Amino acid sequence: MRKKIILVTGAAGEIGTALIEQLLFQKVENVLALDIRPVDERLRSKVIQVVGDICDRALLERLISEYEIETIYHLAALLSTRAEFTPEAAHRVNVEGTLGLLQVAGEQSDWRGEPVLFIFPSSVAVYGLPDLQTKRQFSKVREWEWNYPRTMYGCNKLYCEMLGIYYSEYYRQLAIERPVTLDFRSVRFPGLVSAYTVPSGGTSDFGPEMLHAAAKDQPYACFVRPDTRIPFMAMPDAIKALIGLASAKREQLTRRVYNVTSFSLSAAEFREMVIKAFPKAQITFEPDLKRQGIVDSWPEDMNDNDARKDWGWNPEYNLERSFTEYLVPNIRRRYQH
Ligand code: AKB
Repeated sequence: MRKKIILVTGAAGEIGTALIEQLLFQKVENVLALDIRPVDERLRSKVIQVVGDICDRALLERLISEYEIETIYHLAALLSTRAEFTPEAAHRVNVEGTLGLLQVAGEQSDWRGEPVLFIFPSSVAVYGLPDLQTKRQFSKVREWEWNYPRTMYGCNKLYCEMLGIYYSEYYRQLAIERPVTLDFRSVRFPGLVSAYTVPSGGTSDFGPEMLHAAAKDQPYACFVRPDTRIPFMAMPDAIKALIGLASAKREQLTRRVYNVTSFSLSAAEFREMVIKAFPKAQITFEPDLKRQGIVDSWPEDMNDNDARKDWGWNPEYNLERSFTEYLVPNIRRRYQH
C-alpha cells in the first residue's frame, strides 16, 4: 500500500513555509515537501522532504509509485519581476510544471476513483489595466474583468487557472467512459506581506521590503511612485484562504477561481504605516519605470464577494491589525528591536 500524502510544491518558499507550519500546527502529519531547495531547517524532521524540480517527470513518477497523493498545494512559481528576465524559463516552471502536476493529479484521481484536491495560488497579476485612468475607474475588479495580463507570470497564472478548470471539468470529454477528474480550486492573491520572510522576484515586493528594511535600520529606496496603489494581505490570511478553500464543500462553490484580498493602500500610505512603527526609517522613492509599469497595470483592489459568500472567506487582519498585531511585533522580535 502507498502512503497517503499531501504534496506541497514550492515548499521552501514564503507561502510554502508558512503553509507547512500551519498544517503541522493542525496536526497534519503526512506532508511531502517538494522544492529545488531544502525546506526551513525547523521543518525538516517533521515532513517528508524531497529536493527536486517539479519539471522532472521521472521524479513525479517516482513519487506516485511510492505515495498516494490526496491533496496538492502547488505553490512553486517564478514571480512577476524575475519571470521578465527569463520569460521562457518562467513559462517552463509556471506552465509546464503545473501541467505535469495536473496530469499526475488527473491520473491519481481516476486511479483512486476520488478527485485529488488541487489548490493553486493565482495572483492579482492576471489583471492588466491599460492606463492609470482606467485603473482608478475600475478600482475593485471582479474575477472576469480585465483579464489581460502584461507579464509572463500573469499570463502563466491565468492560463494555468484555465488548465485547472479544463482538467477538472472537460478532461477526456469525448471518451466513452469519462475518468474521475481532479478538483481544482484557486485563489487570486494580492501582494503578500510576511513578518518572517522577505519575498524575492515579485513586483509587489516594495511593501514588504520597505518594512523589513526599516526594522533592520537600513535605508530603503522604493521602486514605485508614492501614489501607486495595489491590494495586500498579511501572510496568516493567505494561509487561511488556502486552507479555507481546500476545506470548503464542493457544492458550496460556484466558481473554481476566487479573488481574495484584505486591504488596499498606496506606497505612500505603506510608508506612513512603517514610519508609525519605526519613526527613524529612511524610506525614499526612486521609481523604476519598468517595474512601475507592471504595478500600474494591476488593479487598486479586488472584489472578493464571491469568496465571502460561497465559502465564508473573511480576512482576520485588516490594515490596522496586520501592522499592529502581526507584522510589527513579530518583525521587531525577529530583528530584536
Ligand atoms: C509578484 O509580485 O509577482 C507576486 C504577486 C503579486 O503575485 N507577489
